[in-house]
Amino acid sequence: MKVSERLSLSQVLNSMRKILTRLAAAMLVVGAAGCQTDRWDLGAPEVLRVSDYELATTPSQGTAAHRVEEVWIYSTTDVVGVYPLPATVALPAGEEATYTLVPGIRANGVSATRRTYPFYEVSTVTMDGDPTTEEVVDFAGGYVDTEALTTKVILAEDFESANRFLESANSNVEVIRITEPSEVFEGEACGYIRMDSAHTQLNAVTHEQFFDLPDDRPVYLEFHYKCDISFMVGLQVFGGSQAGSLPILVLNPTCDSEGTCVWNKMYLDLYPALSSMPDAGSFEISLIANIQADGTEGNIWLDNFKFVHFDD
Ligand SMILES: [Ca+2]
Ligand SMILES: [Ca+2]
Repeated sequence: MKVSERLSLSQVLNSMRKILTRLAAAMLVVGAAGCQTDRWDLGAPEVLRVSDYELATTPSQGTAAHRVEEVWIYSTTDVVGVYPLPATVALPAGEEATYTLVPGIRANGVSATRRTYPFYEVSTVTMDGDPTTEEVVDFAGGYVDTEALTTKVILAEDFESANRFLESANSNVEVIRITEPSEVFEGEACGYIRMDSAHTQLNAVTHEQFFDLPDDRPVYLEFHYKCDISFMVGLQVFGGSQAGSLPILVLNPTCDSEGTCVWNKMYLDLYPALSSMPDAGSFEISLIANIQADGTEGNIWLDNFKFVHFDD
């Protein structure tokens, strides 16, 4: 008993001595760092500043107006976080590290479907690990276009030279093309729908475009809109077991209490619908709106419809 007690006591003393030695060494290091102000403080984070996203497009890709609201930051192994843009991000300092910055959107306009947008190019940044120097990233890109992955952009309607929307027989309203500069979102013209007691039912589809959309990969319909009444956007399906009108999303008014309406950009995720009807032949864009004939009035402005998906 005595021997083991003595042994354990000496073990304790030994470990204490070791701890004290380490502490002293650590204090020496701290002391040294305290004297040399040019040494890095490894407790301080390294700051990364990310600008708003800037999208560049070619004429065949249509508008460069986007709604990238967030940056998703990935290290080589993990998701670091999701930050509203422009972002100031504190990252661990000490070692050089490379991060990938991915543009984030709200699919279908809802916060519940905040996600990365696969068609916009990402940025990468290498942090040098020195917390005394900041990194500033001009977050920007175009539609992804590499040898392995090409974004196919189908310009469906920007109202610049035409208006492909045609009302159906059961519609008493039409989509018109307007060129009044104060009304137009971008370019020379946009689409406009005026509803009142004599114009209560809108059913319009693009005419003979026969859009060919894949059912095995992400497909989005991008467009800009402004409205003081709700309306629906969807697809007119030709061929297959689900041929017919397929309303997909309700767009809510974009106006404040003073009646000032603002343009919004929508990223409508078509994959759930398209993947459920692999036997469909072709598609048109459909617009639907109804109001009561009780004096209600409504206005809808539209621009820049384009389908986006990866090419084969
Ligand atoms: Ca740095
Ligand atoms: Ca336009």
